[in-house]
Amino acid sequence: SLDLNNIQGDILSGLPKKTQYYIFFKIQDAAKFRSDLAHFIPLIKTVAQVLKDRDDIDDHKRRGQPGLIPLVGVNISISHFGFVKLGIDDSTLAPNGTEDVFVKGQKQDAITNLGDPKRADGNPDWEDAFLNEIDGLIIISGESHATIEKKKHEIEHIFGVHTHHASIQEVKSIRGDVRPGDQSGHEHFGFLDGISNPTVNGFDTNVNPGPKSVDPGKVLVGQTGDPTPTREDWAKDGSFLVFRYLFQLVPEFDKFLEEHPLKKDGNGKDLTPEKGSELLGARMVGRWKSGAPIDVSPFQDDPELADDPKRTNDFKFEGERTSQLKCPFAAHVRKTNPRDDLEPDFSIDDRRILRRGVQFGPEVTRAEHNSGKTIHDRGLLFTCYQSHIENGFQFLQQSWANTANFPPFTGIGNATGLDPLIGQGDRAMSGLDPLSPQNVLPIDTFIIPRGGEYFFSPSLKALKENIAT
Ligand code: N7H
Repeated sequence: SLDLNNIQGDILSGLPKKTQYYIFFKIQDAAKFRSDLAHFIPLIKTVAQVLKDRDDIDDHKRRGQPGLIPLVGVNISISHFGFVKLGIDDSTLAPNGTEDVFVKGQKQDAITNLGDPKRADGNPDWEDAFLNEIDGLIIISGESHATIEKKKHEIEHIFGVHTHHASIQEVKSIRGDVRPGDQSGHEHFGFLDGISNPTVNGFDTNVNPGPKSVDPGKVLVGQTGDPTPTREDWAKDGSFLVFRYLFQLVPEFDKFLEEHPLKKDGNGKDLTPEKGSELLGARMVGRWKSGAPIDVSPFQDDPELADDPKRTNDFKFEGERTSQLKCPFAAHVRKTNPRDDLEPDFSIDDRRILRRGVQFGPEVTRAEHNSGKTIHDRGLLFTCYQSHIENGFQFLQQSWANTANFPPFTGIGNATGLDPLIGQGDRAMSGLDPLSPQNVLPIDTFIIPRGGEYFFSPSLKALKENIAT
């Protein structure tokens, strides 16, 4: 069985959050870092502790008590560059040796495989901070700004930041915030997020109907189902954390929907311009803003369906390998989890990722809305966990989202199109108009990658026995 006291909390259960700090750091003094780490480790929240937090939150709600209980959770992960600086041999983390994306780092991968736009100097068009070496990432999660701010100071104190003998230097700190009011849980385009994540055998109980559970080794190194069983013992119960700094052009997205409303739904019923724009957006994502899946409710939103955990993931695009009537082949959730478009011919167990992350940036202002132009930076601190980056995130981005003729059995080849949101390259897709699915619509850029890195989130045991001194 899984040792929930040995696994960092964000991996299997997600740190409870209203607000989070992502602190990207460089190690300045390796020996001091390894000894400071011993003082930092007690702050780390494990999966077992998150489960306890969730019970406390439920309890608080059940009693009808006002406000949020003070909560804070800290996790840490290290990049390959960090392990090199620390003098820790991480070669078995990278089964492909120097060709492994973990060893190369995401900056290299962005150019050769992820399709990120390039600058004239050959670097990806990222913020400068992410073009520098980043050795590690600390995530602080809490219920209020005051709570995470205080924890950030405590952590800076442990590593001697702002003194003459700091063991780390902050390269960049980004605060993310869950959106306010009824948009809580929705990403900036307005769609409910975090609905479909793989359930994990041996961890999740009471599994609702939906995609089948995966073995723990798809997320955790060294557990049943890990496709790379050759890693050293200290890597066990760790997981690879993929971070992507993704900016979203929300007013531009809204304007695009407004300018391309569908005239009729799939039953031939006339739509008002607003309903036509709403349906277009739902068909790009594969879910309505409420979260209701269009494969179940294709032509009108159904908030009750969205709220029902027994039904909201219960769809497979069954018998629809050549049909886009209910859902376009390239819709974001179909591209990133194609279900029966591949299964049972191909297993997608190795492709499932556990998505975390949080929104950053303010709500859209009236000026932005009226002009259809972004003024303030906003987007998603995209974060996901898996036991093998090339099988997980990288594969989804490169071989699915960026590939026009995926899924393979559509019968229309490249007209299928890239993922309209995260696809990198010439985005154009068919299937948006349910009555004329052959029509191909070019899609503007709404999501811009501006940085990222590949990290490893070690187990508590590894942190204590192999990394800290
Ligand atoms: Fe996506 N969005 O608002 O459009 N995503 N995503 N994603 N995504 C999902 O089902 C979004 C991104 C996946 O099992 C939903 O939980 C945005 C990257 C996967 O059905 C919504 C960004 C990658 C799933 C969004 C973004 C993925 C998924 C529906 C960036 C991987 C689950 C909510 C700013 C390469 C699919 C839900 C399944 C769902 C959005 C990025 C992957 C609404 C805004 C980079 C695997």
